[in-house]
Amino acid sequence: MTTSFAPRIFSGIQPSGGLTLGNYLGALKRFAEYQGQGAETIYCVVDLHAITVWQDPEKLRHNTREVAAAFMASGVDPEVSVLFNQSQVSQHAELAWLFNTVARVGWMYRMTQFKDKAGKNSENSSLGLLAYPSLMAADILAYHATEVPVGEDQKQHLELTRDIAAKFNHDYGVDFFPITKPMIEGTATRVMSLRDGSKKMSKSDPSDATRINLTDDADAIAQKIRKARTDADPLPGSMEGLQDRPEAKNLVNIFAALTGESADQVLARFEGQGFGAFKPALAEVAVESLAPITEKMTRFMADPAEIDRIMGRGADQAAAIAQPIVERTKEIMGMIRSR
Ligand code: AQP
Repeated sequence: MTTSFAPRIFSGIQPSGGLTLGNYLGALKRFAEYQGQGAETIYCVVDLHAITVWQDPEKLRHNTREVAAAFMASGVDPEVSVLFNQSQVSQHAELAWLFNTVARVGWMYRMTQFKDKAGKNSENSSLGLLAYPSLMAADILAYHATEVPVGEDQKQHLELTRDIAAKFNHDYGVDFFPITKPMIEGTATRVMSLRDGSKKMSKSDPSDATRINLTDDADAIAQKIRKARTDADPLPGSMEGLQDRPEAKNLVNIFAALTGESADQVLARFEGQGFGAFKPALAEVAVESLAPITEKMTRFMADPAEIDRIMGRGADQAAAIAQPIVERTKEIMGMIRSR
């Protein structure tokens, strides 16, 4: 018999630096849209993930509140969704340990994010960085989440979550964990660097010119778009014509994701025009979309105690769901529960 699980969406964002347009289009913007659509929504600031690479403690506190503020500024309503920071719910770390005994070391070494972040000196990276996907599986499965909205870069980690759930169910002869579905949707599932169309836009890239931050003002956004790498050719009438032009393709996809059009619709409007016309139009659209979010984030950040209160309440709600699931996991594995 196959267990049916109630629809539940979980996703998280690391407080590992200022948030980017990639985080907004690939994740945040969509999180709000899933609210009230039938599935319970649980959103988390994943601070335990952030520390897999050293974080300055003061900055980590600031960034954690800023990510919570960004969730709310993007439309995540803590009265509708559960919103909290990961380290306040101990079941995440507890279940991650149990999953460390299920997952295989080889699976972890195959993760491209580990290879990218560990670089050439992987022996010297933290053990946490290697085990990161096991914690991510715990984040998701501690809530029996059925769906996870993420950007394209997280696809491999989600496959590993499915592998861990399937191996646990198989090893213990149960049907306890759901095989979670990734939700990789929209025109901006992989927003690329403004300086290199082959690299993902990332908050931890050493160069600020590669990304648009959610805290950038209108001038900074316009300047970064003006300086974005492109080519000298005019824009074609459809996306097929952009196959070998990654930087141009990226800017068109960003435009489409911001306005809610398809990339082909955007190109139909700009066909035959060069970047001299396209970039100022993109800057205008970007500023128009991001300025209200930046403004709301600033307002939330003016009251850090209120953010902490909201995350504390969310943590209680989250723990109430996760605790019985983690307790049952231990029972299944043969651990004695005497109280
Ligand atoms: N460039 C991107 N395009 C689309 N989606 C993106 N996401 C991140 N970058 C892009 C999505 O944002 C969510 C949160 O990501 P994260 O903070 O947990 O970690 P990440 O994926 O590693 O993002 P960054 O910005 O690259 O962070 P650092 O630099 O700290 O590693 C995820 O759903 C992700 O897919």
